[in-house]
Amino acid sequence: MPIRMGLPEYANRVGRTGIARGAIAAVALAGCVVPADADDVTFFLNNVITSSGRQMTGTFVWTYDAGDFENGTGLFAELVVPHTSHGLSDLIVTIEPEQIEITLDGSFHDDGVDVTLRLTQPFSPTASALLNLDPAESKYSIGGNGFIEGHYLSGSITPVMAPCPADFADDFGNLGGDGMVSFGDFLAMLGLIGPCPGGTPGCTGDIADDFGNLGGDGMVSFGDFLALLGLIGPC
Ligand SMILES: [Ca+2]
Ligand SMILES: [Ca+2]
Repeated sequence: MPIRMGLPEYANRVGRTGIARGAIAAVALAGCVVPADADDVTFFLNNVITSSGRQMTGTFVWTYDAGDFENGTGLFAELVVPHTSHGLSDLIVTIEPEQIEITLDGSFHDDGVDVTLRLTQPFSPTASALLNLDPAESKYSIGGNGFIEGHYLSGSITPVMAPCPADFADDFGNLGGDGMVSFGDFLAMLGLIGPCPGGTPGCTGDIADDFGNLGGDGMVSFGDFLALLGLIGPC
């Protein structure tokens, strides 16, 4: 049996729904969006493997003025460099959008740290930057019991996932988040199935690994749909 609704009643209902949805979106966005004046992004050393088969780990915070990302400053919160016991307290770390330099504070006869991580493109708040794996670009020379020299087999500098990773489209599947994880995001993800550009993890739609665990793996695939389903609702 058809539902009969007078035009004023219909408009009223649509209006109220619209206002309610707007309010939800506004609340959700307040949780998603960061202040416009100063901003920071946390990055981590993602799968940085030395030619000796060890993993270098660390996270740093990049703080910048809005609209001036490349002139920000970076500070490591944690850092583990293989082949040395030296940590953040005595390492000198210089972070630039296209390279990270790590050296040892002071000069020692048989002890030293000289690490250069050069990137193929500047790191950004939304995408991973791959390590330049050319041994002449990204390399290390670390002393302790004799000097160990080498280069890197893999790695990238990856931004820590946005607070609402599954919201990257509006209700119609147009890219750009709207504060809700809903059908539109699902729709957009369908159009993004496949490898990320350059294989870089964390591209739009790549929010999880094959098993639905959060954290991109360089592919938009079944696991990302699985993760999205678990995140449906306001951000
Ligand atoms: Ca959305
Ligand atoms: Ca994925």
